[in-house]
Parts: sequence; structure tokens; C-alpha cells
Amino acid sequence: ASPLAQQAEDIPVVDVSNSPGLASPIQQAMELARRHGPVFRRRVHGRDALFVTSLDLVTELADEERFAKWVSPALEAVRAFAADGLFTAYNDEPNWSKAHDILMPAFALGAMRAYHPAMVRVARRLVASWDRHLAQGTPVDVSEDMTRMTLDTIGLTGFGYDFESFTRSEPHPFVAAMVRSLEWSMRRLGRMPGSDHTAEDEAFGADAAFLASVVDEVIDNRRRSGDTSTDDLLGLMLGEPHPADGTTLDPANIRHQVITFLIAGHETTSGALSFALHHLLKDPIALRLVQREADELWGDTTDPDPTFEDVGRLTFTRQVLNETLRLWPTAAAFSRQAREDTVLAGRWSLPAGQGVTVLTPMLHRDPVWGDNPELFDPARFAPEAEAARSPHAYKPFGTGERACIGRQFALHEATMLLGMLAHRYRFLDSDDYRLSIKESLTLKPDGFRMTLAARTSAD
Ligand code: MNH
Repeated sequence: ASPLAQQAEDIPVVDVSNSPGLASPIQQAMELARRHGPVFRRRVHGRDALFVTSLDLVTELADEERFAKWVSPALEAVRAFAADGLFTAYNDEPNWSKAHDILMPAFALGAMRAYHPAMVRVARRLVASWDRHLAQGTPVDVSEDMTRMTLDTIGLTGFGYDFESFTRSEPHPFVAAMVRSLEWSMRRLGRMPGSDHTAEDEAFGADAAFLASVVDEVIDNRRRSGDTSTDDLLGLMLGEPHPADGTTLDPANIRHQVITFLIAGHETTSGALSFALHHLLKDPIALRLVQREADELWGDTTDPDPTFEDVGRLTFTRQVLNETLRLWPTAAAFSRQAREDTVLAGRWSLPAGQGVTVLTPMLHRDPVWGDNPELFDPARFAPEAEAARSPHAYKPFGTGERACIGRQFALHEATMLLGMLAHRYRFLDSDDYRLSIKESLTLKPDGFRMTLAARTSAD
């Protein structure tokens, strides 16, 4: 047993080895938290993971003096294809701080302005595709189309590379290989020691090789173009010297950063947009408020041209996204480790290095959220309500120095798109869709389709 197990007898241990619920580990852990409370250990084939969900414990874990990011076993598995890329790097790996310093300018406010036109261009591709569905009366596959949109957006803005997802009948094969690779990482956690996984590992190897070939194509494409500017992510990766030591990222690390950003830059935003559309479909009042806000900006224009500033004015739409990410934070867990031996809540000894995983969807249902945390209510993110709440009650983008670098990018892209869609379409629940969630390390609505109708001035 780990030192923790000896010192924390009063933390419930739940053995879920071989349980079918392991196919959806986040939803299973949510269930365990509901049953066993805000601290528990999940045991799989003798390996324990410590989970916490309450505001008081997360407040402690967010203290950067005492805790830092932990590369959990799940992220350890992702390192098989993302290695020391920004997301999966260890805190003390020199390439983390080096890449962080070099790439930060790509996420400054000025950079968002520069990305805005490409974001509009890709949003228009989605609208053109949805208009065709509208004309034919066929439903749209929401999650699939959100993935097309977000992949093309990160490709064009970050890498000047066009995945052309809307001219394909199936999403770009990068997506399927990525999803399978993430699922492989997730499933590894449930493996029984000594069991044979050669076939899965070989299939993963093929997917990882394919992902790497897409990365090489993206990099070669830039090299062939002769473009050596450093005004997007790829330009910074290839050419920008570190402010302190003047060296650039090495070729192996560049490949790991490209794969990291191609995945992190689209997969979670796609899920967030899909959940948001689900909530708008089911909540006519919230939808009406989003429409009103978009109408105020764009009136009856059939083809509005959203400006950068417009997106900042979609404040209720932004609240809808925030509330969506409260209920369904699409990167649903992050992990912390004790920097030194410490005691959590004055009660549980944690030796230095001990990892603790925050189960974000349950933090987001802590009593601080009131007595009906399952209710979708964007008013929770009205400015007064936000100001009255601890900043540690809401962590969809993680915490501290290793928090999400792409947060503003994602929120700009997603807020604009929701505004544009609500302005243009009525959403019809033709499938009478019941939310079911697919996990591939991240969360997404499974099989979510809806039908579109044109808005008229009467609605
Ligand atoms: Mn993102 C880290 C969630 C969009 C690139 N992201 C994180 C973490 C969370 C997260 C949580 C912290 C993980 C941890 O502590 O282990 N990210 C999201 C969500 C969205 C998102 C919910 C969309 C919604 N992320 C994006 C986008 C990009 C991006 C868009 C890039 C364009 N995220 C990253 C990178 C990191 C990260 C890179 C790692 C940062 C670091 O450790 O330095």
C-alpha cells in the first residue's frame, strides 16, 4: 500500500477493477463521488487514484506554494504521442518553460485579433454546410460538425494549414486517429497487470505514426512555402529564439508541440460547443436571450460580418458557455501533486509527490452552486454572481501556472460561433435527443443531431 493508504484509513476505497463503468471513467467517478462524498480512492487492479471534489479541498490544491501540476497516469499515457509538448511536459522539464515563454505571445490579446478573420472564415464554412442541411431538411450531426469547425480553425490560425474538413464527407482522418489514441490512453488505466495488449498497442502505434505524418505534412508545408514569419504558433515554434538564451525549440519538441496544439486546440472546444448547443436546444429561454443579443448586433442582416469587438459584446452568450463548462467541463479532471510533505484539510497526510485528481464536474456541483446544481442556469455567471463566489469553485481550464493557455482562444471562437448560429437558425429537436456522453479522455455528447429551420422576423 502507498504511504497515503496507511495514513488515510478514513478515506473510502472503491475497487472498480473490471467494472464496465471503466469505459466511462469520468462518469463512473462522478457516481462514486455522489455515493462516497468529496474524497475517495478509486482502486483498479491494486492501483489507487485519490479523487477530490469539494471547494475547500480544491482551494488548498490550487495553492501553488504547496501543490503543482501532476502528470497523472492518464497524461503519462498521452506522453506516448505528445511527449514533452506543453500539455504533458513535467514541471521541471526544461522544454516546458522554454516553449511556454516562446509561445505565450501567440495567446496575447493582439494575437486573438489577428486570428479573428480566420475564425470568421471557418464559421462561414459551417454556416454554408448547415444551410445545405436546412434546404434539404436533413439533420446535422452537431459534434461532428463542431469538430470540423474547431479543427479547421486551429489549423488555419495556428499553422496556416487547411484541413478542409467541410469538403469531406467524413471528418479528416486525423480526428479518428486522435480519438482512438486518446481512447487507448484512457483504457490503459484499466488494464490488468500481466494481461496481453499487443494488438491494441500495435493499432495505437499505427495511429500514432499517422498523427506524426500529419504533423510532418503541416511542418513541411510551411517550410516549402518559404514563409519564415513568426506571427502564428507554427512560426514561433520554428523560428522564435527564447528571450533569455536565444535558442529555438528543437525539431523533436516542435513535432510534439504541433501534435499537442492540433489536439488540445480543437477537441475540447468542439465538445464545449456541442454541449452548449444541446443546452440551447433544450432551453428556449436561454436561446431567446442569446438570439436577442445577436439580433441587437446584427439585426436582420442575413450574412453578418462579426467584428472582434462584437464578440466581446455577446456577454450572455458567454455566460451560456461558462455555464455549459460548469456542467460539462470537457477536460473533466486535472491533477495536482504535493511539493513537500503536507497535510490536506488538517487531516490527511500527503507525502511529497503524492498525486490528487480534481474531478471538475463534481467541484462544479459543490454546494457552493446552490441546491439545484444540475439545473442549467447561465445567470450563475452574471457579473455580480461571479464576484460573490470563490474563484476556486470554477476550474474548467485547470489552475495556476499550468492552466489552459488557449482559454481566450477557445472562448472567442466558441462565443462567436454560438452567436452566429443562434442569429441564423431555429433549432428543432427532431430526434428528441437525450444527452448521453461519450468519453475519449475528454467529454462529448454522443450521437447528438438536430434539425434546422430558418428564422423569420417573427421569431
Ligand atoms: Mn486547454 C491546458 C481545458 C481549449 C491548449 N486546457 C488545459 C488544462 C485544462 C484545459 C483543464 C489544464 C490541464 C492540467 O492541469 O493538466 N482547454 C481546456 C478546455 C478548452 C481548452 C475546457 C476549451 C473549451 N486548450 C484549448 C485551446 C488550446 C489549448 C483552444 C490551444 C489553442 N490547454 C492547451 C495547452 C495546455 C492546456 C497547450 C497546457 C498548458 C501548460 O501546461 O502549459
